[in-house]
Amino acid sequence: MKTYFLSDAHLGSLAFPDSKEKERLLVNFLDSIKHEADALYLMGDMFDFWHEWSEVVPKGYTRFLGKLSELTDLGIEVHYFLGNHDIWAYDYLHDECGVTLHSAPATVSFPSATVFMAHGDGLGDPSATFRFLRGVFHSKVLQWLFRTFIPTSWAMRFGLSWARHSRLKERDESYKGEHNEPLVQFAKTYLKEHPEVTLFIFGHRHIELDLMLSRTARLVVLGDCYSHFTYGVLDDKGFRLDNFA
Ligand SMILES: [Mn+2]
Repeated sequence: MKTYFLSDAHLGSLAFPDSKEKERLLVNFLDSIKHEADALYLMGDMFDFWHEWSEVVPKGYTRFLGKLSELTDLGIEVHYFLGNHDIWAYDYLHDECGVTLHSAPATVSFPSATVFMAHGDGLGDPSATFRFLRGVFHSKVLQWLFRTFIPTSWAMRFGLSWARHSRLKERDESYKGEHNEPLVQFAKTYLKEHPEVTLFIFGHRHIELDLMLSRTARLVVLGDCYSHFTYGVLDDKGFRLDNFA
């Protein structure tokens, strides 16, 4: 049986004119693995901006959400690690789609690897601005204020424009090299205290990276589901990266 890893679909992004087409490609891929997957890990930022209220969720993504529900109905475990564009997912994905949400990194042991996994935002990143914003976005009080006092249409418009703005600002998504990639630095430090980890899996950077950190540990950045169309798969033989489109 196989475990699949995907990240960063940024569904609904105003930066893509063909968002619906990208969603279809992703959904077709998920459909193609449903008879061989025993678990699916979505490593964050599957939505360009997700925000939910107690009775309301964003319009759109129905094929994707329906496919996740179908997978969990079939008994496939679906895990969702919150990224920095979908921090504001509360209980809908769990209650409606059967997805297990994770708001922190996790280490999971598989027969062929011990995997440390996280979306990756903030790890090894010394930027004070980034840390401050992350604190604001994760603040329970501010989340409550936003949910309660900002009209839903304003909130969604604001969120989608913010997401597009951050996409355009972070245009440079090329690999910065081992010494300048915060996730590589983070993993190397983490490994010293946790030598049992044999595989680090991250999203967030939108690059495809497969790097040996030591004789026993490997680091993978999954790429994305809107231009690289990459995924990771782990089975009893090991881990590999591949493309679905
Ligand atoms: Mn991200």
